[in-house]
Amino acid sequence: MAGPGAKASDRGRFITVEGSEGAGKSTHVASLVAHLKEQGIDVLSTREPGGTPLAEDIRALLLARREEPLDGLAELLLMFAGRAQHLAQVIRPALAAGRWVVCDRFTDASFAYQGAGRAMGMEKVATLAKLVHGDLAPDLTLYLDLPREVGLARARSRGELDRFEVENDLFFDRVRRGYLELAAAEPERIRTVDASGDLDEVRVGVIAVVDAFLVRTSGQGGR
Ligand code: Z5A
Repeated sequence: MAGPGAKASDRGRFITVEGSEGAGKSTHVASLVAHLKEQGIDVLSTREPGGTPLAEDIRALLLARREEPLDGLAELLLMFAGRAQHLAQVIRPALAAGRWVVCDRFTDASFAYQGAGRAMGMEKVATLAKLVHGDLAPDLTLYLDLPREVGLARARSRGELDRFEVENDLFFDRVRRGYLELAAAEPERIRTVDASGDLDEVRVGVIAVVDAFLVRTSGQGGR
């Protein structure tokens, strides 16, 4: 376990995977985790919203369709409540113990969905991000990008729709624009992968980004 005097390179690496509906995040998180394990890396796979029993309860609240509309600020605060719990119970302890963490969505999703999609603005999200994890950001984020109509067709072919999946096209266009702006602002951390090809093509793109990160990381003494 890395102690209080541990160097930054002693802590595990934090990788997040982002994308809009049907981008294939869950599918590619699984192959990315398998790839890291093949390299001998001790890696924990988790997701947001969720990742602990309590945060999974919050996820259920967030995804359920109900008559009472969920206020935008309440939605944002629930996202960060779950995140605070997830960080405290799972993410921070794993990183401190030197484990790598791969998380299916994290705070970039709050910028894209609440900040841009719900048009709440980026400042509110940035304020909460600073409060909840001002000292911790992902080391690498893969953003799986694809046109809205392709992603929604994939997601909607799976059956019952959650509270986000029933949003209109304008909402998803704002989400995608939000992600593209985040990626343009932080090109070193956020690597965009074209997710419109078939599963194998996208997997090749994902693994190429991860392998380049592994090379950079080993150069910094991180493995
Ligand atoms: N949300 C938010 O608003 N704010 C936040 O801060 C956070 C989240 C953290 C739930 O997240 C919702 O929470 C989400 C944003 C919001 N909105 N919605 N909906 P989620 O990540 O759990 O839910 P999701 O985005 O809907 O994930 P998903 O449905 O599991 O999609 P995915 O992980 O990107 O895709 P997948 O499950 O791997 O694949 C979907 C289907 O497409 C499946 O049948 C695949 O076999 C197929 N697929 C995937 N890739 C391909 C390719 N390349 N070709 C053909 N078919 C493919």
